[in-house]
Amino acid sequence: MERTLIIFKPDTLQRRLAGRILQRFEDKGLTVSGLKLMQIPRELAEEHYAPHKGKPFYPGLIDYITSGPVVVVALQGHRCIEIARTLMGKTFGYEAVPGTIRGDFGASRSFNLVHGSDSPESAATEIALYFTDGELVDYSPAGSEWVFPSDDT
Ligand code: IDP
Ligand code: MG
Repeated sequence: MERTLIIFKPDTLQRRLAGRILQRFEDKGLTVSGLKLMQIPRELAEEHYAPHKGKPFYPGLIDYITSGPVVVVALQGHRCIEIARTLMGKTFGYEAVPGTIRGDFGASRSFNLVHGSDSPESAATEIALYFTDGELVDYSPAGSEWVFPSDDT
């Protein structure tokens, strides 16, 4: 089963939106297979955002993501990487369409509430940065067949 790494960024916690944003992913049918509250150490943030190193917004991004507590979530489900990105909406809140998380709650370029892995490769790398194998639980909630039918071609 595919997995993706979601982070509720510091603005989500400061604005007390964690419950409502988690609900979006659960409502869609994705399964929580790992979840924790933490404050991201600077070195970990730099490793996570290494692909953005050198870009003008990089220093601000590291300051932002380390500025307060975050919730990191490993979500599981067929096509969950794509589904989560669609639920999140475009990167900048003012461009994201209403109905998406960033479109409903965000108005900023940098403070955009959520991170979501953008490919199977980044999902695998990012999940390993934030979770040990023992912190992830593989299970299939009752009713999963009604969300992800096995003959869903
Ligand atoms: P994504 O989060 O939609 O995948 P990325 O391009 O990977 O977007 O950028 C990572 C994060 O860096 C964004 O979520 C946002 O917080 C921040 N960011 C990206 N571009 C800008 C910018 O032009 N100004 C300020 N912050 C930015
Ligand atoms: Mg990205």
